[in-house]
Amino acid sequence: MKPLNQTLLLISLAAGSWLTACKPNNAATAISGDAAVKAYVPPGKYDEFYNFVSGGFSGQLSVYGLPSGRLLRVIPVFSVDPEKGYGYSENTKAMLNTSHGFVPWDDLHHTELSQTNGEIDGRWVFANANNTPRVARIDLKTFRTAEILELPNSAGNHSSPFITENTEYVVAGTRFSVPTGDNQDVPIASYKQNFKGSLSFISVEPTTGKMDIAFQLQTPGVNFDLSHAGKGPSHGWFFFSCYNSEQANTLLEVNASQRDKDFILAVNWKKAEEYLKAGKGVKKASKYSRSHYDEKTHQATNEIMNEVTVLDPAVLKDICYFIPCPKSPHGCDVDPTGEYIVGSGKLAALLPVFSYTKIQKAIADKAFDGEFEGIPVIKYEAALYGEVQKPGLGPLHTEFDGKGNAYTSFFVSSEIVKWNIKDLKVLDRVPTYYSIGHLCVPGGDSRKPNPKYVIAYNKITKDRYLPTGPELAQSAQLFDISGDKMQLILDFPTIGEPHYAQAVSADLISKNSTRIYKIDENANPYVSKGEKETKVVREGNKVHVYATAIRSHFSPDNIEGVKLGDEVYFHVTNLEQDWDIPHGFAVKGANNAELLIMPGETQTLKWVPEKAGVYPFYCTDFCSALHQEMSGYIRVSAP
Ligand code: CUK
Ligand code: CUA
Repeated sequence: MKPLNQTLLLISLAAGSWLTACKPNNAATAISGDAAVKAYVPPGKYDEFYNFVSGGFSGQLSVYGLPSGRLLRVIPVFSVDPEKGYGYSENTKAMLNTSHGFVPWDDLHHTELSQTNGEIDGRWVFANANNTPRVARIDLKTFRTAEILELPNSAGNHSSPFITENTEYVVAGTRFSVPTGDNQDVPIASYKQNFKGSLSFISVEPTTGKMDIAFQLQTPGVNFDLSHAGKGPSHGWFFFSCYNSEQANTLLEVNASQRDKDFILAVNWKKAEEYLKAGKGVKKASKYSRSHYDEKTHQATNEIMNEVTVLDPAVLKDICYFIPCPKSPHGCDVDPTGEYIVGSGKLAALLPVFSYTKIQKAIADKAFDGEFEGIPVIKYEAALYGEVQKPGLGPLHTEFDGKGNAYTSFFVSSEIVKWNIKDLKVLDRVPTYYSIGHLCVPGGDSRKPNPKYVIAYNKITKDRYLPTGPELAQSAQLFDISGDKMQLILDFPTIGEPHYAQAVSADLISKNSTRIYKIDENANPYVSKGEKETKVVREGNKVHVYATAIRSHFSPDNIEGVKLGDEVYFHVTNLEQDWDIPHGFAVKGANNAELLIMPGETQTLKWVPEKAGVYPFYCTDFCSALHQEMSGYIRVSAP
């Protein structure tokens, strides 16, 4: 057995025994004193923070209140959601269209709130799709997915959707390099010659938020993992961790974890912008799609685009620089001052902290150790500020408190470690239950963290909750960090698998939250602005039912004249103008889902009846004392 395999084995064995060794006898050993009071939000009172938590392979995003851990909302992004009709209604289907057709699932790992001057501004939250590479923008006025942009020349969109400090760009980096030539049907073993990575810089229009691929950087075929933008002095730079610098086409440890160091890639995106302006980009035929949900027409549209502009950093020498980083780096985090960049080698027994100032000096002095695939490699010592020695096992991610401290998650030793950036000394450590992945301090990757809590998002739940069969809800844990020592105050279950999450002061979002859609502003082509406007219109074999819903009836509620072979479109407008009064709509036998229609909105359900007969329909959302009466019949006759 190769030495490396032994190391890995030891690490995994250590993880196993650690779990049993340090397991508390009961919850009381892990939680103490005034913890319950600190997490207590009295009934009827609001939480202090919103917590936006990625839903992993559920394709959704969930929203919790902190410190209570109350689940406030599940937002469907890359997956259909029958509760809200998302992906089922005619209005929303186009959101999930891609160049591969309708893709109603994905793996959502990271959430990133929009920023102005390096501070969270509460306008949008971005989310990535790993599998069919996409980036979504969710509007925090409505808590709905407003836009989804597909990424060409990309696979495994993991290093995403991290942003620059004025939301100039959202970036997206490939986890899987792929063949990018015209002929993509090449032997897998030709990885080194034919496979390339890409970094997409997605521009965000400042007022509307509309996303577009400004340019892509074509990179060597490595695996990009995570990234963060520079800030303050390092604004204009972006830092990406990458592994598999061996460029192996099979990621067995012996192949892909051989080298002592992989890389962090430092990207000068301001320079890239200059080259773009100077016409140094190459137009490349690339098919991808963009979906947008319009708040006035209440409809999604989808367009297919055919071209991106690509810059090649191996030709344009001063855009990209590799910095060696020990052993399969994962997290790549920039502190609030913008000076320090923390790399987390999953298999390393130390944490390297790089200095932006030293990186600049190394570039000016050409302190290089040759090139990797045409890109200069800065000498490790020339970029290094220092190393945190023996911090824990399996470092993954780091967040900051804005008071000079960093909080790093350790998957293998299952703990959060607090350390000081200046002197690189460990200050405190707390166990997590169990095997933490990401962690979050409110604003913890921005210029202005709110150092009140750190939340752990754990990979393994084991004995923390009542058994629910073979699988348990994944667990988040809330720690108070206002004192010198971290204190566990709450466990709460999450939706799907949580990876990255962000939290923000509630008042930044709650005051702008949409209460209703104004019915006068409803520009849906099938709207009925009052019961007098309702009607049934036949167009060939399509039957359009223009309907309204208001407490507690539908209009029309008896529909006849539909023939077998017809396609029926129920266009239901909710006439309510009160906050939190949606109506639902479902018809017997419909093989998709329901509609859930917000006040002032129009939504459309398509239904193709398969037999003659009379079919009831009804409101699915308990809306008034006469909700059970809110129903009707549609008759389908033989042709
Ligand atoms: S990854 Cu999940 S624990 Cu996809 Cu951000 Cu590190
Ligand atoms: Cu409308 Cu129930």
